[in-house]
Order: sequence, then structure tokens, then C-alpha cells
Amino acid sequence: MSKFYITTPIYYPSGNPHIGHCYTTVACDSIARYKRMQGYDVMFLTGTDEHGQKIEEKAKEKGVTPQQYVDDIVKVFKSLWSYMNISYDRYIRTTDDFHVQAVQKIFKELYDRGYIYKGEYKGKYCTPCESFWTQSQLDENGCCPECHREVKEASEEAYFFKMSPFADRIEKLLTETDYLQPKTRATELINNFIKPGLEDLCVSRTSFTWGIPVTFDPKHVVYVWVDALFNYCTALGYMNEAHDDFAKFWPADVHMVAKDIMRFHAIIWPAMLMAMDLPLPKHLAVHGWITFNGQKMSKSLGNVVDPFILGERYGADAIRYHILREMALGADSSFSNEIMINRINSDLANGLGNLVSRTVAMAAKYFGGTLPEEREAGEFDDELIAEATALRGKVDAFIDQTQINNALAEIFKVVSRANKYIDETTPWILGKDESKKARLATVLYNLLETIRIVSTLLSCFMPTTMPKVWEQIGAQESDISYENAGKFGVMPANVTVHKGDIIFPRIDVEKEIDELNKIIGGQSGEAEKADDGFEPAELGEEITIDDFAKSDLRVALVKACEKVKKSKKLLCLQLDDGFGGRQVVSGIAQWYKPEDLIGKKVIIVANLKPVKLCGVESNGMICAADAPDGSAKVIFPDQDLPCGSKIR
Ligand code: ME8
Repeated sequence: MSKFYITTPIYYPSGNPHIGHCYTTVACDSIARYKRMQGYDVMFLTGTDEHGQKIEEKAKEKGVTPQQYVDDIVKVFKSLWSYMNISYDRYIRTTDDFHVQAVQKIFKELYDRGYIYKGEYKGKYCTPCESFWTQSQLDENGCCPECHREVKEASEEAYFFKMSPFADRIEKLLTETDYLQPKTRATELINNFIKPGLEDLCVSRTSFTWGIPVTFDPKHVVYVWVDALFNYCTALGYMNEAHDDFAKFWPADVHMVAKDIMRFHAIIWPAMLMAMDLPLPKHLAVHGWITFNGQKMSKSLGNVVDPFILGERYGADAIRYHILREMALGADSSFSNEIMINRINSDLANGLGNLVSRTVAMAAKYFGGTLPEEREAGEFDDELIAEATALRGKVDAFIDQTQINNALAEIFKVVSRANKYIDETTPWILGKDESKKARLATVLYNLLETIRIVSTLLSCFMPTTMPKVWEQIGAQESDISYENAGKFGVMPANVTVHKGDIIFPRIDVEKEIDELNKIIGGQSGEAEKADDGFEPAELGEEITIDDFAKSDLRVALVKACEKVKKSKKLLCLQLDDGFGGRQVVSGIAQWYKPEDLIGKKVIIVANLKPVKLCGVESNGMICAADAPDGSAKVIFPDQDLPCGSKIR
């Protein structure tokens, strides 16, 4: 049997887990379940990264020991994973004795091999990120390039890890193999870290004590990232006796992480493995952030969405589905109550839920629950059957590329196809005609079989609800398997359905949004206070000056402005653009009243194709910037510039 080893990052228990942590964990869980269903011998690892200055400081603030502090939060992580139905095979805590001792051995081994040496560290240190940075790595304000907070000068005697011997191999790993998913991220890593010359990494600290002591120089503790990264190996028994499956599962098949810790996994981790002569993991799948009000959802920004609150309202499976469906590998995904509730209503309640309840209800109504064995094929059957049987192959391919959102999109295409098949075959009309019973039974059987295939595949993503679907459609345990998910006609012709509760109840959108805004809005107020931690939107793809020259930006004067009727968001502006005037519609009504803008000069994109917004024609766009509180701020140029002045 082939093995499959997948890991989440080990999370810092410096605060309670949030939807961002849920994303990676639920994504890995779904892949692990899928691989198990395919017959792989799976090891799915998660855990907590419990050392470091940040934890030491938090514990002190609370008046408890660091160990007591992490013990309490780890309980919350574990209860969330159980609530979310996370099927991890192993949970590692970096305070586990076996891990501590293994990291000490690894550190000594790297020292004995000549890859770690003692020196003096002078640099810029970011306390929240626990990272030292060189001057060239700081952002344009001289702050931490990860969290954009102030860094401080720090200097200490320290041990260093030699990075330069591995630069060429790492560059090849990133450019010539499919280690990095998506591979497009390789350019930023190479330009920012490898091209300027890989600097040696400071791998010990003397300024705090909550860490793993270096055995041969105990005033030093091992840098938290060296301690943390090796969890992927020690959890299997590398350099320890607590487990014995390192030979079986290493190298990892997939490490999944968000972009903020890509550098550690794409450069530092391979270098350390190379230094230990260990094989490299096969894939590093990097996803974006779940953002809230335009900022990364993060404990330190205080804008986190509590998964327990959402789970209680809609069920763990609906939350799992929503976050998996929204996040595309490599891009950020913005969390909003509205998108979540609409997604649950459209895909789960109206799409899948409706398909199951309509099919089961018709089988009960027309045949007392048990289909007769007579069959009559008809129009549309072949198309539905072909789509349902081809589905498994498509999902396999997307799972292998860690594109879970696309796998789910394929599954829901078949759900829509099946709902359309009901409209095409009109079983309620067939039911009125005694001579059409065989045709009706065929239609219902085809629907039940399609539901069986779809729900078997979906059970990896929504493990709690799908068994309820199987119960309703009369599928037996032996009908549900990966093998059968690729076949049509598995259930017996005289299958018996069982009407049950609605699987995904429809949510009253307005009422829910009001209630959720009250709960989550309270939390986002905290975010506004923390705008020093503003995370700018991701940089766009590189373009040439010629690409930029295609956009014609001009100065224009707002002569008149009014709200667009029937819209809460839109303002309609009459502008003097230096070319006889134009009308532009802009989505800034939440933040600007017409009188705030009349008489002011703004910047417009002047050569945009006209569009109609809420029925009103718009000839261009007003330029505005993201503000930390999630609003948009209009850019006001020098007010003396003439209308029509071109921006270059
Ligand atoms: O970085 N959107 O731990 P951490 C999406 N201990 N994913 C998010 C997220 C968000 N808003 N916020 C967090 C650490 N994550 C280290 C890892 S591994 C050897 C050591 C997820 O608790 C995402 O997977 O800060 C990210 O990579 C991870 O949590 C960071 O968690």
C-alpha cells in the first residue's frame, strides 16, 4: 500500500485558534480523508509550536508559567479540531520530551557537521514574529517585512547556520521541480532571498529562556523555527524512540502552509534537511490568507472570526465547506458573513439539500419508498451518467494539485446537472401516468446513484453530514467506497429510501447577517485600534511601463454628486475632466457624502470602457486606497492641478 504523509503548520498557542487556522487544518483533513478513501496508508500530522519569547511574555502577563499557559490553549485547539471533525493521526507538541531531546541531538549533529558555528549577532529583531531581519529585508519604512511593525536593534552571542552551501540546490528546487505549489511564488523567493545572497541564519537565542537549551552551551536556546520545523520529522520518530515510522513516512508528501511562513518552508527547511542529508518533502502547498475587512485575520490584529460561534449556528460541515470553497490556492480569500450565508444557501441548502430531499420525497410519494425493478431509458440519462462517472477522475486530479476549491466546484457542477435533470425529465408529470412508472423509476434511480457518487466524494470534505445522505438514499456501507464512486449502477434496482430531516436548512440571510455583524463586528472594532498592523493587499503581477501606459489617469473636478437611487453603495459624480465633462459612478457612498466631494479634484481612470451600474452609466473610475479599517479613501491630488492633467 502506498503511503501519504501530510502536515499542517504547528500553530502558536499564543491565542485561541480562528478561522484562518481552521482553513489549513480542514484542507489537510479533507486531503487526508480523500487519500485514505483511495487506499493510501495516511499519516496526517498537526500540533502546536509552544516555545519562544512571545509565549514567555504572554504567560508572564497572565501570571502563569509558560507551560501552564500553553497547556490551556492547546486544550482549545484540540477541542476545536474535534468539533471540526479533524481526523489527524498524530498531534505533536514541541514541549513533548521526545521532541525536545531530538531537537537537541539534531542541533548537536548540525554543529558536529560544521553547519552550525558560534558568532555574534547584530541585527533587527521583530518580537511578534520572533524573526531577525537584515537591513535589506526590512520594508520601505524600515519595519518588519512580515508584520510591518517596528523592529529593534539586537545583538547577542549566537550560533549560526550556514545557508550559502545550499543556495544552488534550493534555487533548483524552487524553479526546476514542482516542490512549490503554486510555482509562480518562486520568483519572489529567489529575488528577495536567493539573488541578494543567502545569509547565514541565527539559530540560537540568549535573551529569553522558554526554549530548548543547547546541550553543549545551555545559556542558549534553539531558535524557535529550527525547533518547530523539525517537528515534521521528530513526530515520526526521527532521532527519538517515541515513534517508529520515520522510515515509512518520510519524506512528507505535502506540507501545507499560508504565505506568511512560505520563506521558512521553501528555503530554511530544505537547507536544514540538506545539511542533515535527509530527503526533501515532495510538495509545499502555499495558500493565501483569509482576510477580514481587507486585513489578514490574525490574533495580533484582533480581527479573528471564532469558528465555534459559526459552527454552532450552521454546523461544522457548512463552515468546512465554505472556507474550502472560497480559498483558491495562492490567492487571499476575504471572509464575509454575507458570502458565507449565500454560499451555504445556494450550494448546500438549494443545491445539494434540495436534490436529496426532492429525490427521496418523490421515491416515497410515487413508490412508497422502494423503487420497482422495471426500467425505461430516456433522453438526458446518458449525459447525467457520463458526468457523474467522470467526476471522480476530475476530483482526483484537483486533490493531487491541492486545489480543493476546484474539486468542490466540479462536484457541485454535477449537483446542478442532477437538479437540471429533474427539470428536464419532469418526474411529477411521469408520476401521474401509470404507463410511465418504469421511466419514473429510472429517473429516480439515476438521481439516487448520482447522489451516491457525489456524497461519497463529498464525505471527505463534509464528513458529518454525508452519512445522513446515505441513510436517506438507502445506500449500504458496501456501496460507499472510492471504487464505487467511479461506477454507476451500484445500488440495487429496488433500492429503498428513508425520508429524513432536512440536511442543510436554508438560512434567513438578513436576520443572520444582522446577528453575526453584532457578534463579529464587536471583534473587528478591535482591529481598528490595531491599525499599526495594517497588512497591505498583495502586490500584483509585474508589468512593463507599456502595460502601465495603457491606463490613462487624469485629474478631474467634481462639479456635482448625488446618491444613486436604490443603491446604498453608489454615488454618481459629474466631472470636469478637461475634455468637456463626463459622468462616473463610484462605490464610495458608505464613506463619503456628496458634499464631501463637490468642488474637490480627484484622480480618475479616464479610458475605462463605459459600464452601467444599477442602471446608471459610468465612464471611468475614481481612484481610492484601502484604509486599515476596511474603508476606501479617495485620493485627492494637488488641488491646483488643471482638469485633464495626465498622471504618469
Ligand atoms: O506560523 N488565513 O504558527 P501560527 C489563512 N508556529 N491561514 C491562516 C491565517 C489566515 N488569516 N492565520 C493563520 C506559525 N493561518 C508557526 C508555524 S510550522 C513549522 C511553524 C494558518 O499559529 C496558516 O496555515 O502563526 C499559517 O501558515 C499558520 O496558520 C500560521 O500559524
